[in-house]
This record gives sequence, structure tokens and C-alpha cells, in this order.
Amino acid sequence: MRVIYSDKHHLHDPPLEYWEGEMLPFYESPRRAEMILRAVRAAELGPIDAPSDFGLDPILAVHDADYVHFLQHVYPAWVAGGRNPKGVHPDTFAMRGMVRRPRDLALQAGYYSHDVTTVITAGTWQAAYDAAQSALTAAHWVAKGEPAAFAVCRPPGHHAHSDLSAGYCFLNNAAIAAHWLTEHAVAGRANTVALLDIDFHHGNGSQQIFYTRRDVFYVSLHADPERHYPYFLGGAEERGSGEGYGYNLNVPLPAGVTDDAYLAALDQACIAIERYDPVWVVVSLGVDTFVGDPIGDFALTRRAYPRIGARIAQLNRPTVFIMEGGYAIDCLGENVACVLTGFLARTI
Ligand code: OKP
Ligand code: ZN
Repeated sequence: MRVIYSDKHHLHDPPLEYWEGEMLPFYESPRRAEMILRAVRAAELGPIDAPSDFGLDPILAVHDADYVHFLQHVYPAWVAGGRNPKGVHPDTFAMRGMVRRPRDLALQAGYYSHDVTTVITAGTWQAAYDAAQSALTAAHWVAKGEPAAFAVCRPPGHHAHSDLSAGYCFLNNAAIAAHWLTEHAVAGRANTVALLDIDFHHGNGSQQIFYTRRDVFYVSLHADPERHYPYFLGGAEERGSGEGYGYNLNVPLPAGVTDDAYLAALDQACIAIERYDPVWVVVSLGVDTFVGDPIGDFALTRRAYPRIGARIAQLNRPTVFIMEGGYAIDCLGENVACVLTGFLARTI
């Protein structure tokens, strides 16, 4: 399995995040990717390389050009306006019917973000850009015939909409990789990519990006949004629209889900993917489903992760793994490596 990792994720390192009236250390920290890299190296999954550069076009194929421009240029505009250089922190958010976008880039912060976790610092764009390029590099490897590739993306991506940052995410790495694969599809094949999201949280951004399309089937297992972020999307009744109707599958799960219950739900999701019969599988890989995760409320043990990887391998398609969440820092690397070694045991 090819592994893609860029050191530039270190450039995105906001010191604090807002939570219930307090400022806490930023959960989505550079140590996460360091821990994953270390475990993946120890597991000897395969060669670990820096991403290639595919430029902006594959990003602009998924994201709004003005939103991308905002991400690239807002930080200096924010600081030039005399604001706090620790990071871009909007205090007001554009909501239903609020269509006016201010000309000042700094004031666009609340127009282009869904919540307070998407703090933009001086290096955020470079880190997010390299995470997207890592996902694209992984997609290229499988398009060229590799059975699997893993992109250690940080910041993560699955909450980012076409024109909104959300939940620690700026560019939707998995969506960028999935869309790129659809442009390299076998001619005449309508069902191209299954995007399987096993992060604890619903991937609201991935759902939004592919909601009206049938060439990417979005399937997500996640905490019921009645209980957990992102709250406003992720219900089972959201099934896609127009041509995409029937090609969005949400499986909300209760608190305390055990290994066996999770594997049973994953089996159902995989059966739906087998019925769809995609050319490629893209996995939004989060391990915040772990019992020890400080944000999640599932009860998966370490032993679940090789089983998850093995079930994904049974889909028997070229597979791109894209890193998303997981915040139990001490177990994070090992849980991720367990999914990937579990996958490899079935394909070697
Ligand atoms: C990103 B990914 C915790 C706040 C959590 C945002 C969750 C984003 C999760 N203090 N709110 O899906 O792991
Ligand atoms: Zn998550």
C-alpha cells in the first residue's frame, strides 16, 4: 500500500478552540498526524512519500472559486485589519436567507464557515492544500493500478462543503479524490466511486458535494445527528436528490455502539456498495469511533479496527483511504494502522 504524507500539516496549528464558553487546546493537532505516521511506519505498510502537485484545478472541480480565494488570502487581510494574529475567528455566521457577502475578505470569515472550529492561521492554506494533494496522489496511485493507497491528510476534509469550512475541515480531501476518479472512469460506467465514510461524525460536506450525483455513492456510518455534530445533516431520510436520489445512504448509530453492532452496520453498508458495484472505493477513515475518544461516544475497541479493514477489503476494489478524525492521541496511530493491516491481510 502506498502511503502519502506531507510535513506541511504542521503549518496548521491553531493554539485554542472555543468550547462551551472556554478556550481549550485545539483537538485537531499536528501530533495526530505524527502519531499516525509513526504507527504506519512501524507497521511497514509500504513506501511513504510526499504528495505530488496536481495544482488547483482538481480542487476547483469540487470547491467554489471565491471560497478557495478566501482560504488563500484571508489571513493577511485579517491581520492587516488590525485583528488578532493568532487566527481568523469569525464571530458572526451567515445563516438562512443572509445572502450578502462583504467585500472585505476578513469579514467573509463568517460567510464561509459553518462553526468555530475552522480557525485559519498563517499556514492553514498550505497545510490544507498539501492534504488535498496527498488525497489526489493516493487516487492517482490506485488509478494507475495500485490496489490501495493511504493519504495521511491533515487538516481533515469530510465536513467541508463546496463553499463552507466546517468541523476542522477546509478542503474536502476525500471528495476531491473521489471526483478526480470520476473523471478517469471507465467509459460508459455510471457507477464510479463509493465514498464510504467511517468517521464517527457524519460527513456533511461530502454529502452536500455529491447529493445530486449518482456517479459517487456516499455511504456514512455515524453518530445520530440528534446527538452529535454536525446536527443539521446526517439523517437516514436524506437519500439524495434528482439524479442522485438513492445514492446517499446515512446510517445514524446510537451511543455506546459495540464492535459487533458496528461491524453488522458496516456489513449492511458494504452490501449496499456491492449492489452499487463501483469501480473504486474511497474511504473517509476516522477512528473517533474508539471507546477512548474524547469527542465520540461509541465503544469500539482496538480489536474492531482490523475487522473493519478486512470487511472493506472484501469489497475487492482499488481503495483510497483518506484520513479524517480520531482524537484519542495515544491510541490513534495504532487504531489507524490496525484498519490498514486488517485490509492488507485480505488482499495480499
Ligand atoms: C471532525 B471530524 C469538540 C468540538 C467538536 C466539531 C467536531 C468536528 C469533528 N470540542 N465539534 O469529523 O473528526
Ligand atoms: Zn470525526
